Amino acid sequence: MSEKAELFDRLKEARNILFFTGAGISAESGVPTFRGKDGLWKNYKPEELANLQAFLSHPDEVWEWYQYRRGIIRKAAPNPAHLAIAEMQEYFQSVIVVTQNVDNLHIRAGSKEVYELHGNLERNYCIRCGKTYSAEEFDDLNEVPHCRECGGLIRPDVVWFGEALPQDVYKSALQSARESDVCFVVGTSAVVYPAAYVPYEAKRSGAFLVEINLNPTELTPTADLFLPGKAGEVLPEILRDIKSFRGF
Ligand code: BJW
Ligand code: ZN
Repeated sequence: MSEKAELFDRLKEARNILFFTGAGISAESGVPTFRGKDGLWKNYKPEELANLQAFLSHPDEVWEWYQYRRGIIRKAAPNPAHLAIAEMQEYFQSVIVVTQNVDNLHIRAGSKEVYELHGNLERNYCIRCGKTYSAEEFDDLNEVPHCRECGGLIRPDVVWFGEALPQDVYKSALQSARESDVCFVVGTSAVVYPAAYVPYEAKRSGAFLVEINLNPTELTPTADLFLPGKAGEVLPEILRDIKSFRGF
């Protein structure tokens, strides 16, 4: 049996579907990826900006990068890949999204169970007292704001290099991976850990592992099926097939 035929066999029996997603799923919404050439901002690589040391030494510059990205995301809309995932909720007992993205597009597309491993750009918090602030409060502000309670610097509620992931969210993500029958890995280079353990955990627990990406990654040799192409084209095709065998 071909791997694709095996995927549909598995999907016919499947109850729990897991999507592990990265920046590539939002590329067709106009949101730049991290490691592509379009990820550069003012000649900085994202790794140079997404860490606490960078924020403490150049807070205004790092803040401005996040405001620039928030501007892009605000204008962006979920694309056919996000929408296909949300629609799959109608056909399976559980469809869980574990995302590394901070752009909120899965939630805006209608996915109900979304585990955000690296935070969400909609929120901020004070690095001194922890008070939280919405992104809306500082809409057009291009200099880092200070906390109203304690004067501390306010940062985006995202996970930077060297920082721990939210532990409860990460544990739930691993548990969902273990329980999944089919795990789709979509638009991620799968090089950032510990997030990248999620698909390996799914595979180790018996899930059928499907990778959708423009290019092969470090995960590809482990995947049961690699589907090359744009997420916004491949996922709607899979949804069409699911609808046909579910009798819709
Ligand atoms: C398409 C497409 C289309 C394009 N269709 N496809 C082993 C274990 C644990 C940690 C480590 C480890 N080894 C190393 C580490 C340390 C480090 C790490 O992983 N480093 C490696 C990079 C070397 N990890 C950390 O520091 C993590 N924390 C940690 O380890 O803490 C330890 C600790 C424990 C206890 C206490 C204290 C500390 C934290 C990692 C945080 C990552 N944060 C970022 C920034 C988030 C905020 C922000 O948005 O600014 O998260 S970095 C960035 O990378 C972002 C992303 O979520 C993440 C992953 O990127 P992603 O999504 O894969 O994007 P790309 O651009 O890489 O790939 C896009 C893909 O899409 C490509 O493959 C394209 O081909 C494809 N594509 N268009 C389909 N249309
Ligand atoms: Zn404060």
